[in-house]
Amino acid sequence: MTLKPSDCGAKLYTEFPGRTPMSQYPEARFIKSADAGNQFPPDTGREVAVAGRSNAGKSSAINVIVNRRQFARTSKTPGRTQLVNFFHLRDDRRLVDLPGYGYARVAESKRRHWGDLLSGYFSDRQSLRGLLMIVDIRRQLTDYDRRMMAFAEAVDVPVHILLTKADKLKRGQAATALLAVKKELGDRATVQQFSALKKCGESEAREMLELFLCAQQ
Ligand SMILES: Nc1nc2c(ncn2[C@@H]2O[C@H](COP(=O)(O)OP(=O)(O)O)[C@@H](O)[C@H]2O)c(=O)[nH]1
Ligand SMILES: [Mg+2]
Repeated sequence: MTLKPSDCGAKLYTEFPGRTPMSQYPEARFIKSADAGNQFPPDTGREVAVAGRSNAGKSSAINVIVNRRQFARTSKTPGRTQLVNFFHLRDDRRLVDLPGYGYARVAESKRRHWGDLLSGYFSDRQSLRGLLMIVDIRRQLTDYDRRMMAFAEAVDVPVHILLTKADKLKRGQAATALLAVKKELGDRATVQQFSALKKCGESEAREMLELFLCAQQ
């Protein structure tokens, strides 16, 4: 399932008057980390999950979208990377930083725990409204990304993909990479280029976040 900005009846939060241009989310703050479903904050309001393979650029993308330097730093501290990190954005709207796969080999028991934690999150979380997937534009989709998409599709949660580190490719190469992912996924997800370094694709990414957060379902 995909959503387009035109599907959004409400005006984008970023267009609301009276908000400081310094941060689109002036009230944004870390809520908690969770290692099990019973540690998740109350399942009320709406939230958007952000997933990405370790080192894909997830923390950097979150910082740019929320427009706060070091905002997602908590997820970088060792140990936290395997946890589900919840951030408050505003009035019962949250951003959820999902654990990524690391490069290091992970013990089978940990891998199973990770799978159970993630599948439980996707299947039970009523407030989940969308999934933002952070994918290194040079690597294209990995098994991690395909698994995340499968979790989201199983519960009809729309997926938007940020092909990040677009600054690492020439314009033509980046356009080809974008087309390749679009061709592979068709209607299954919306896709855009992104660069945390150059802040390119920032407003489009924020629009999709807001679209998910305002969706009625
Ligand atoms: N050139 C470039 N580097 C990036 C970009 N986004 C992240 N990085 C770098 O990629 C590395 C991993 O980024 P990080 O956000 O920590 O990834 P995470 O593990 O997915 O949270 C860091 O060295 C970042 O500086 C980007 O858009 N362009
Ligand atoms: Mg990170």
